[in-house]
Amino acid sequence: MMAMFLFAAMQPGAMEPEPLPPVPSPRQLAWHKWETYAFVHFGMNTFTGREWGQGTEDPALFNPTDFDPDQWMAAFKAAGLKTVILTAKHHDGFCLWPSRLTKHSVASSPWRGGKGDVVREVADACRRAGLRFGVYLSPWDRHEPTYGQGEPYNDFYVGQLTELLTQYGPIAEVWFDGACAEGPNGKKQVYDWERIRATVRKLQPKAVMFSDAGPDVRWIGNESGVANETNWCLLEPSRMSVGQPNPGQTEGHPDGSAWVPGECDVSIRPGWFYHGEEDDKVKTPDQLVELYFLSVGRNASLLLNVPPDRRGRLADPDVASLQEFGRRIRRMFRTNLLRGAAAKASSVWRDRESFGPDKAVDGDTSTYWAAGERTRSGWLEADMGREREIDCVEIREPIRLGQRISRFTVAVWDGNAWKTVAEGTTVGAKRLLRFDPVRTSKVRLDVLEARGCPLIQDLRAYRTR
Ligand code: FUL
Repeated sequence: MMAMFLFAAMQPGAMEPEPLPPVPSPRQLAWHKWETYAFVHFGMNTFTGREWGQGTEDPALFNPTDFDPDQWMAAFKAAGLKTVILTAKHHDGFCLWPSRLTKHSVASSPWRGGKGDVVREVADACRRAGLRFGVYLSPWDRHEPTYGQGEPYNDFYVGQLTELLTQYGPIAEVWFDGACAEGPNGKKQVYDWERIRATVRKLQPKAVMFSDAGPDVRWIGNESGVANETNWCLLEPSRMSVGQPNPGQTEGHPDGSAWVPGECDVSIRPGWFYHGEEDDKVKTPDQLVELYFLSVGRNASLLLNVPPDRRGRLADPDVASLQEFGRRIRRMFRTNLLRGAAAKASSVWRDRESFGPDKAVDGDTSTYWAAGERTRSGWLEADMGREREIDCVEIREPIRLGQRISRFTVAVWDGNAWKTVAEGTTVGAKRLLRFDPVRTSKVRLDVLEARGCPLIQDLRAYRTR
């Protein structure tokens, strides 16, 4: 045993293909597994009917009548959402926790006699439900007098962040919003991002940080829940800034030096906050499933906002949509028809059995097929042994070794020849391709271009309709 270990240690890179930088950090690898998670916009705007408050609202307005985060969690779990990110403070500055740094908070409201703490109750409900908890803390603050003064506001913001990161247990994601509508004559705050990020790293080293520019997760460039067909997890941070339009936001930078995957945020309703008049505009299960394919199915995550109402509960139409969405996703991906198929490939890394084509269809996400060492393309065929009807193929790269593929096609055997049913550019953590239902016994993936030797963790096929 010892001798084998020594032999392996003496041969760097001999055990598996070399990682192709940049590669994800452990915290990012954990994040990639969430895929879908909940955003919760709740606060002063819930009670004023606004989307952006002015900061002058009376804390007395905040008074949910039946606050019940356990009810939210039940609905989120039914939808398969894995984490919950709460707006601890939105642009109006009203804090959902009793911050020691301002009076503009739940402590000045009539709710729970001024003794309430929404952040605590939501964090506790998440843990009871087995979901992770994250926070949104708006950098733009229309209430705080030091906003726009530079250091004094940075001190205030870091102080608030410290409260949130030290008093509520593990934090999975910290969400930094780039929005700010201060006009040309308005206050301009110069943020100390370096200090802000260092605070998160120090206090919650496992948390991922989201912003327009990362450092761990980047905004996908729209608020409609849609990733680009070409979507690299690679990004060049020196080309990015928070609160500015960023070229490459959507596609990523194929020559980027950092791993910064995209997150697609979208609301289940037209607004981010609850407005009763939007009760009949809740996205349908069909629309949510479509968004799943356009985000998770394009190598991004789906951050779905579901805003509680003035009771502090999710409204019935939202709960119903979430439930049905979860049911459909589970049903669609229950049976991988390629599992255990007979597989062959153009080449195998160092002819090692442990990287053979069968590893892409064994249903085991810890194994993968690796093409020959110096290749930049290759093919993989999976034979199911009998005809099945399929309408969707899923491809995954083992991203801990880097994102590689930049062009591919998927074909099915029609009895005489291969017929292309889908084609694409990037793959990454997960790529879902839909096509008209077709009966076939064999599926073929052609990797046409890649940054390094192609690696396929999984090739799966489903009947989703
Ligand atoms: C935006 C904000 O201005 C919206 O109010 C919302 O919070 C959304 C998620 O981000 O930038």
